[in-house]
Formats: sequence, C-alpha cells, structure tokens
Amino acid sequence: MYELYIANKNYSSWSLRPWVLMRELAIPFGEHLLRFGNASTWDRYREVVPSGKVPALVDGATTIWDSLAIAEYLAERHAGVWPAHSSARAWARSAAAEMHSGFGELRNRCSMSCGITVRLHESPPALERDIARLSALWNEGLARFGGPFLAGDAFGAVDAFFAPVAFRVRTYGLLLDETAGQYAARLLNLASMRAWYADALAETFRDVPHEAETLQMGTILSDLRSV
Ligand SMILES: N[C@@H](CCC(=O)N[C@@H](CS)C(=O)NCC(=O)O)C(=O)O
Repeated sequence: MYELYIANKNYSSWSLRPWVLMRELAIPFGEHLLRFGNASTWDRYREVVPSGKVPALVDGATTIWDSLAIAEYLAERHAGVWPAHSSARAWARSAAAEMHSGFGELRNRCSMSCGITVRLHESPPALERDIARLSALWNEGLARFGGPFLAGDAFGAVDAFFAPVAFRVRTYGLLLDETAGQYAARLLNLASMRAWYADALAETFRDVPHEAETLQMGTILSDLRSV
C-alpha cells in the first residue's frame, strides 16, 4: 500500500498533484495530512523525508519526495500516468515540467487557497504573461490531442500538474479565453477535485503565513471555509 504525505488541502498545491492523480487513476493509497505550523509533526516527518517538504510517497522501503518524481515512479508501475503515444507523452512531460519549474509570478502572487475568492491589488505584466502562456499551452494541448484533457481523452499527470492552477483560476477570478476557461472548469468538476475542495472547506485551521501572503496580494471577497 502506498502512503502519501500531504499538507492542508486549502493551501498545499504541490500535495494536490499526486493526490488527484492517484485518485483519478484509482491507485489506492493511505493519506497522511501534516498541519502547517505544527513543528513537532514536521520534525518527525523530517526523520522520514529529510527535505521536509510535501508531498512524499512511501512505498515500503522506498521514499519519493517530489511531485514530479512521484509521477514518474507511478508511471513505472501503473498505466495512464503519461499518454501511450510517444509524441503526446513528450508534450505532456514538457508541459508538466514547465509547470513544475515555471509560472513563478502566478505561483507567488496567486498562492492556492481553495476556500476563498480574492480580488488582486494589481495584475502586473509578469502575471499577465504567465496567464497568457497558460492559455496558449492549454489551447495547444487540447487542439493537438483532441481533449477533453490536455494530452488526449484521459486524465493524466499533466492534468494533475495543472489541477492547483484550476483552483487559483477560481480563487482569483483569472481571465482565460473560452477554451482554457472550460478546461479549468472541467478539472474543478472532477469527482476527486470536488472531494479535495470539500475537505479544504471543512478545514478550520488557518496558517498565518499563508493568510498573510494572500492579504498582501489582494482583498478577500468571500470565505467559504468552516470556522
Ligand atoms: N518540488 C517540490 C515542492 C514541494 C513544496 O514546496 N512543498 C511545500 C508545501 S505546498 C512544503 O512542503 N512546505 C513546507 C515547508 O517548506 O516547510 C514538489 O514538487 O514536491
């Protein structure tokens, strides 16, 4: 049985990637949620995962501690993580890697906080460039491989890597073209994404650094989380 370590669902965008991938591919796993800010929990976690970052996947004696590495580990053992066709697979891997190492302004200015909606104080050119690139990339994949997912007819790792972005689109009301907007809505409507969202809304814990970061970037318009 795989054991997946994640952090609070409202905030932890990196955790969402393997979680949604495994849920959509029906790969069973045990879930371990570490609460942000709980120092003793994270100290104990570092004994297993020295990077001290989530997500991490533990498979018996093997620990994999990065979301992209987890996708590759799963791809060695399960069908459907990457597309079967070589050119779709190359595209999907490139797009996931671009998300993994890029979109810095989107990531920093619009940090994931599923349960709220926010009006940004400003939308600088760097953010506009990230959003334009996102739309172009999603449109390219959907047109080239026929949809409804980025690299073809089945949800895979590339979609999992953009799943946190779909929450960001909703939280910050990011303006996408029609095709990209429909794709974001499609992701949000997946059973696994609705389950993650419901869990995020049920969290009563608030992480002070995450909350401060949001307030620095914008004004909270609504907060649907439990109190
Ligand atoms: N490259 C890593 C990034 C992981 C990462 O930054 N995780 C954040 C959570 S969303 C974390 O563990 N933060 C805890 C900390 O820095 O103490 C991956 O893709 O798995």
